[in-house]
Amino acid sequence: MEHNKKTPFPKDFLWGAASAAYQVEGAWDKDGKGPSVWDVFVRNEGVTYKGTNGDVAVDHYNRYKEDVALMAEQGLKTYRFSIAWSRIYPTGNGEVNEKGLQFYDDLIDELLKYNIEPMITLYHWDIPQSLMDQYGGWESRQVIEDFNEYAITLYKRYGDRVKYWISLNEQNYFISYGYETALHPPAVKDRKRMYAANHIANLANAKVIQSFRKYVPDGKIGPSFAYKPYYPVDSNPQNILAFENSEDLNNYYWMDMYAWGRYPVTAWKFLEENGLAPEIEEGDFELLASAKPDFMGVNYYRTTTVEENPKDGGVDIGVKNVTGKKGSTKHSGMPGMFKTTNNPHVESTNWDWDIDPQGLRIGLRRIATRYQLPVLITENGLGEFDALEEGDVVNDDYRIDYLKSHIQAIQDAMSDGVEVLGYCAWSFTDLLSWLNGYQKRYGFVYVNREEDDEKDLRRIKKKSYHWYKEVIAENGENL
Ligand code: BGP
Repeated sequence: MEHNKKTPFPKDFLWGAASAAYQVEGAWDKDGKGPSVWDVFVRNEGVTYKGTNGDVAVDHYNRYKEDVALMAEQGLKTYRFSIAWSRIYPTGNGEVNEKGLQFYDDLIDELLKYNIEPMITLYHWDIPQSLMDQYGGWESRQVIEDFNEYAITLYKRYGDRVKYWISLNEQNYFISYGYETALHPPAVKDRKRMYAANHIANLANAKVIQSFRKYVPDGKIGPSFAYKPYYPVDSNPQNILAFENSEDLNNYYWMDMYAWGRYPVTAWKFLEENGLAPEIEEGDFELLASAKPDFMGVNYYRTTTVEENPKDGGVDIGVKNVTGKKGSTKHSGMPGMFKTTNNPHVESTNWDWDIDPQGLRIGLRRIATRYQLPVLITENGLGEFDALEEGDVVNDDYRIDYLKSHIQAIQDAMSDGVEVLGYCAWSFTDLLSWLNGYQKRYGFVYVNREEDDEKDLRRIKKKSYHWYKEVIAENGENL
């Protein structure tokens, strides 16, 4: 689809950047904070790159004023951050921790001082360890109530000042990494348990959206979905079928639920046939269908190409590249459904992620057509090695190319008719990449630290910082 004239970015377009508590804050046990599952998980041998953890991270807890001042100077319209559940409720339920609430109060006020719209993520993967110990976290329906209580506490405290909220960040990842590939806590490899925990997470998501309507009636809320649009490797009908399988099982399985409160028919049939379907209780689907999001939050990094995969002896769980050694990824799949393969038409990063701006346009169109929902891009960015040069200079032209081409793709999608509310680049400062340490950098602002050396944690503006500042000042007009 080509356009004579592109649709301009709306005047109130939310140009932003994003982060997550565990990846930036540090201060993991300060001011009454309880341990989250990540605080505990990272102490296990060999689970993260070079044993990295978020104990100090990039010390945002202590340096938030400096970070917000840099955001203001760049002209950010919004900053998306997550709240650490165990700062608010150290044991997940029970006593509330006033000092934890105060930290986010201060952060929000600091942002508002510069007219930066705070955007809160309720949950970015750091469930309190205590809830894991009490009842197994996302595997018990008790979490629905506790998550709802936590959310209500935040709505009441911040709802007067914060209008944009994200319910669950990448449910599809914290569930599949937590219960299928065992790469994240609680490191379980059991698809039956994965689909069961996922169903409970769906209910929790619906519940907090329902409560939101009561406590923040003038706000907007939606989930952030990790969206990898799929491509078939070619036009062989077997591969087209594999592509349909992966869309149903990996994308629509979550997005249909968010938008409509139901599971896609074929994915459900597959789960039932294989004894993997979650248990449904009376009232579940009423709750799920009642909680409509205001937008589909999308975290987009890449597309994935698939082909057929035999049921017997087919490819199953693969190997993730967490070192930045290009080509070290091993393909993954679901036997009888699909398996991933290389796409010869696109370049990839050192972590083997396909770079595909057109895929973002395609994905946005798929969402708009299927759900008629506006989209909020809650994450998009390039994780790469950066070199700090003489005189505190970081020439990250590759990041500028990546971001620019993706923002252009958003404008193309808008010109195709998609409503996009905003764009949060991942990330503002460099931060801890869950499994990949500190060397996989995403920020506009370089943070002077390495895996095994915290150095001085100095903030240094990269070339992309200045470039994005211009983009915002011109409201995306001269890309
Ligand atoms: C998303 C997460 C972020 C962030 C990002 C980059 O899945 O929501 O928290 O980490 O991906 O991923 P990674 O750090 O693995 O490169």
